[in-house]
Amino acid sequence: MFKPIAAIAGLAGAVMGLTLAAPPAADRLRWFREAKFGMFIHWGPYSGLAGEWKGNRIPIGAEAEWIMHRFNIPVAEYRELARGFHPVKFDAATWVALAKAAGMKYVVLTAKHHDGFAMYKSATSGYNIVDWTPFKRDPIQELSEACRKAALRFGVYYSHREDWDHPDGFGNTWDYPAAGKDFERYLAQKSLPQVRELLTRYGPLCLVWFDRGMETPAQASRFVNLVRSLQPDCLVNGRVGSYAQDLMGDYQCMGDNGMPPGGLDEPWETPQTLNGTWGYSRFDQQWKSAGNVIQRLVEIVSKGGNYLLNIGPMADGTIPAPTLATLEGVGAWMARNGESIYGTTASPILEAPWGRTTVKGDRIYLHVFRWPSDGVLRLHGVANEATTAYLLAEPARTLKVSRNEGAILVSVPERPLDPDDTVIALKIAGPLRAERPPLVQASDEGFELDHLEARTEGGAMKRFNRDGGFHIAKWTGPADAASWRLLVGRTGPYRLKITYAARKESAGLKYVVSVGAREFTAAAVTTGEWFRYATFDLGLVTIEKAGPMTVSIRPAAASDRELMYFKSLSLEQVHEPPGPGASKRPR
Ligand code: FHN
Repeated sequence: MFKPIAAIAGLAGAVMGLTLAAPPAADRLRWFREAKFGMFIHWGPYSGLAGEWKGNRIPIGAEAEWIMHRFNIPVAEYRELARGFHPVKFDAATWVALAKAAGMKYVVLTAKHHDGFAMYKSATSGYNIVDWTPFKRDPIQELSEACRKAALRFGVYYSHREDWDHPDGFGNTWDYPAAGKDFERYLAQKSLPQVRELLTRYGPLCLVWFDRGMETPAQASRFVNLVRSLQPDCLVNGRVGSYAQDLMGDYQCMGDNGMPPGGLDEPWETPQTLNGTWGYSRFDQQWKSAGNVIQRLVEIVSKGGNYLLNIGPMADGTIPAPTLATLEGVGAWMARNGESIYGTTASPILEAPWGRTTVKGDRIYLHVFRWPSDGVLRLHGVANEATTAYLLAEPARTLKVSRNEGAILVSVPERPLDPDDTVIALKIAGPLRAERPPLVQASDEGFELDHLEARTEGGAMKRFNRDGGFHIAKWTGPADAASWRLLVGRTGPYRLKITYAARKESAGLKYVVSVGAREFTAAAVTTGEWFRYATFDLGLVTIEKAGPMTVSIRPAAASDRELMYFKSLSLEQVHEPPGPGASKRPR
């Protein structure tokens, strides 16, 4: 068995009041950025109910692991159901082999979901698979060891807020009225001690995946600090803190099945289901095909993210047959095309009519979802010379490359190798230099400039705002900027407006918006929390020349505070003579 590292280092450190120095986030994240694809496993007593309790069914597409909550199953009754959890067909090596064959690089199992049942031997609570059920085995131990043998990374999901079994946990008000709850007591008695157990007994964890956030940043930081003190290399996902606050973990988590509209400048992951539920439901047969999963993976990776794809095993440890079939298809594709996924970075080239691109060093991988009928694939937006191209799955088949009117043209065979995604590796001279994105065109009202087409510079970052939206932030000095190139058709007066959120720390910080040669300086105004956006009128600008023009925004001076959470600039065409005065004009 693995020798618990924290027994030597972390616990000793904790006893002596020491904290192990955590490496910088960029170092901790190195493997994560390389890995791209992981397996999420939702498995627990709810898997035994399989979407039905006493004739009440979880609707197809809804979350079967929420069954206790949905039907308010009393704790005493659910506990009895949990006694029957006896997964005699569970074989950790088989599960891990499945993940590996699918091309996944990490595995994350629900160590405790919202129902409060621990899927490992917990000294904190006897309500765990070893002490509570006839199974007597520890899946966390078996899976962590199987992952180690197979050279996959292993992490745990832990529901640190929701606990429908503990009287003070969040969410069960049918057995335990809210008024009598002491959430701090739950944190101290169960949640924090169980996370400590997980970090000290199963060797190095690649990450702890917290869910649904904490009420206060102070509570969340206790979990972050616990992880850092016991396993400094272990990642903490973005849901450790309150959703209303900025990120406290190492990387952003999209919402469930979430997908950003464009690339982000920060590390992120999206947890996604294979049908409509996380935990097993025998009713939900709306399985995603291998092709769908492959194209999602490519889209996620082309936007700089990681795909944590869920499976929901049955209560006896069997993996549903459609899950096996899908993962097998994905694995076959990954075996031939994995190079175009692992270690790639977000592509500056937005979606092409035929598919998407991923980037690594001097290679652009063209993921062709829709095969061109004229035998020519056109790639726009690359400034480099393209030297050679070949089919990634059959490298001996080189393809003719040429350039025409700014586009790189690749001559392709009549038929694709793979109808879901045929990958073409395009070698370019040096690291990718993207041409400026296409000029932003005006609608009838004017221009809307948001994060999607923005070019960020310096520390300015395109980020997820944790309320389901996106913005540009992390700018603290004049070198941190966002800019757009516009194609001006109509000259004349435009009203310039800015939409952003700013917390009180940012109040008064000056910023400069340049519209062509004209500069507007204004000061940030507090709007509330970090996704409470408000729009401000910056005044009128007359655009005198048609053609390309640059608009940019940057902090006016260096500061130790970040400027604002920027949503968009708009240039609204003024059709009539402007009236006097502008509303809400910041100074
Ligand atoms: O409520 C849970 C849900 O059951 C599942 O665990 C997902 C996975 O991301 N997280 C929560 C909802 O966001």
